[in-house]
Amino acid sequence: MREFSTDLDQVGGHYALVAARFTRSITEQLVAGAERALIGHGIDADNIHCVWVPGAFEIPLACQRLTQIRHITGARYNAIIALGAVIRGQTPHFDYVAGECARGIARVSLDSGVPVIFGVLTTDTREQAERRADPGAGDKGGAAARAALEMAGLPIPKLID
Ligand code: INI
Repeated sequence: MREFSTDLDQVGGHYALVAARFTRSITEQLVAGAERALIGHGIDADNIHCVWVPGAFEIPLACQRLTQIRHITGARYNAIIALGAVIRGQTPHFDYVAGECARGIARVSLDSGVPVIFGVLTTDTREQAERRADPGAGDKGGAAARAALEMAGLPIPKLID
């Protein structure tokens, strides 16, 4: 068997973060972790763009638009990273917001062929979300960025007869 995996330091490219403002202080931590990880793997800070949206429910539409645009340079985003938190409250709102966000992200990714990474925390409490988002603790933003690089550089072998 031959195995194929991505060297995260060799991927390069352009990345978009889509950040949900509803949980602003938590999302800022996710953004900081993601930015640090991308730069740590050699991505130019100028090639990392962050777009804020009202809440997790709006993330999929922003991701869809970002898969469609091209920069002046002609480049497209190599991957998009959705960041935010949906915290379970006393209402069924949690299930609608978290469910539609996850479904929408998966749909945009499969429809476009662009990796769209689900870096949206779904937790019972705010404290859990804060711990997972903290770049010095759970660092889920960093983990989402590494997943983006891995998928952007996915080494699918070419079959040549
Ligand atoms: N948006 C979030 O990002 N996180 C939440 O926890 C949340 N809750 O709990 O309601 C939330 N709601 C707002 C939603 O994402 C939309 O912005 C809003 O419904 C307008 O469409």
